Amino acid sequence: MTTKETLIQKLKDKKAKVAILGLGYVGLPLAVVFGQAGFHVTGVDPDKRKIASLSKGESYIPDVKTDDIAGLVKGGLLAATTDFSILKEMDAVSICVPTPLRQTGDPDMSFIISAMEELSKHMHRGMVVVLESTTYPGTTRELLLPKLGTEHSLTVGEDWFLAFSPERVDPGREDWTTINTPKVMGGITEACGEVAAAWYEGAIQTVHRVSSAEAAEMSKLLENTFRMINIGLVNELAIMCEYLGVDVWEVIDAAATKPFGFMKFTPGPGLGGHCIPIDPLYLSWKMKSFNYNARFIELASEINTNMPRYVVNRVLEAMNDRGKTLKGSKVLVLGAAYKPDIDDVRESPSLDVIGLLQKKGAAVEYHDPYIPHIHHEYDGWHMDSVTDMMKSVKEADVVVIVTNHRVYDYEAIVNAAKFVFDSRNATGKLGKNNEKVERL
Ligand code: SAJ
Repeated sequence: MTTKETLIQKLKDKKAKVAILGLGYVGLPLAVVFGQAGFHVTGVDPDKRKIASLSKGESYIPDVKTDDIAGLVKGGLLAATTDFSILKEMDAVSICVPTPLRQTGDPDMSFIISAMEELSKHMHRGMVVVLESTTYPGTTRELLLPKLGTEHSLTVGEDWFLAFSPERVDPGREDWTTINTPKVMGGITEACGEVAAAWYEGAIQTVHRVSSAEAAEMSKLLENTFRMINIGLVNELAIMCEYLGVDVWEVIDAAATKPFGFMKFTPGPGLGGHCIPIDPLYLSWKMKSFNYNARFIELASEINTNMPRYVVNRVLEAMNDRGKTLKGSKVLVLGAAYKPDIDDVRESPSLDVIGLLQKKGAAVEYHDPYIPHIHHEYDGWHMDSVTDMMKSVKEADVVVIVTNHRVYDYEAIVNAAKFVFDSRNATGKLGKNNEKVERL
């Protein structure tokens, strides 16, 4: 039997040893899915706290149940270590490390490079490697292939196998999870795609093959660029509707009654999270190497990035209309998370709104039931969530709704507040034609 046939058989028999590099919100659920499918899984992560939790059978990711971890650890199907040398015993390795942006806006490939350099030390014949981290098209072939194969005189597609499969984890979502969300898989060669698909088909319900790693890398960027551009479109629509004196929320709700050919997005104070504002910039960055300017991405990014400033200017104008200056006013910002009902503040527009309000001379407080403390990474300021929210609502000259958590009682907030600026249409009908409320 060839190396490929032997490996495929081991994968189909669940005798292949699996390693997941990077045990975050992507890697840990993947490790559990492979373990529950019957593979012997070793999670590898440099973070000793993560490894200590897992070794005790405890989860640290809200979407992963501690019972599931405990069961797999007890059953000997899941182990965790900071020791990368374990990789020499592995047959199948999935790389699930972060791909953030640098402050300059360029891709930060340091996590992929670090994982790749560790893995490179332990590469051997008969391995399959799958990269899951969202990245620019060409990463798998240009970065991983030379380092993991060529340098070890291993022929890809014969001695070892390399593919890309974009992660599609949406933290907090319960309907679409790692096991039932279709998984795109693209190999460096046809044989690579076949081996990687055979592996993932052993645990994930639907694996969708594409012809190359680049096609798989690009499909993920299309998914999230699609969202970012459409959010930019409705944000610009909100700005246009303000000029026209038209209610943008009414316009979008009306358009959304079209049962085909339309998909609803809503305007807001900007774009947060670790995917949507970032992934498209990996594509526009790559296209610069072809001297091609990805204008849609650049324009949408410019509009979305400007929304915190637009919101603060709207608050300033609304205060002015009420004979008040923003300077010296007490402002309560409701919501720090980047989207409703979660505790993630990464790239949250709330941080920008707060910073800009402070620069205008306002005395700013915030409340977020999920986020007790915020620290602005770039500007360096710290703030604690107010404890008595309704007291702060009453005392504020203006309440700015930035993240529309469901847990808030918007009727009570509007009744208690002097004035509310609602950037999310959280107040809905209550906020329409209400002199105490202005909406984006
Ligand atoms: N946002 C708007 N208007 C919208 C939708 C979102 O302003 O109509 C804002 C949100 O407030 C947030 C940012 O955009 O600040 C991103 O929101 P998101 O709903 O896209 O949520 P994310 O960042 O958690 O995106 C993830 C992505 N999942 C993966 O990359 C695997 C994305 O592809 C999913 O479509 C999205 O979850 C989802 O649908 O929940």
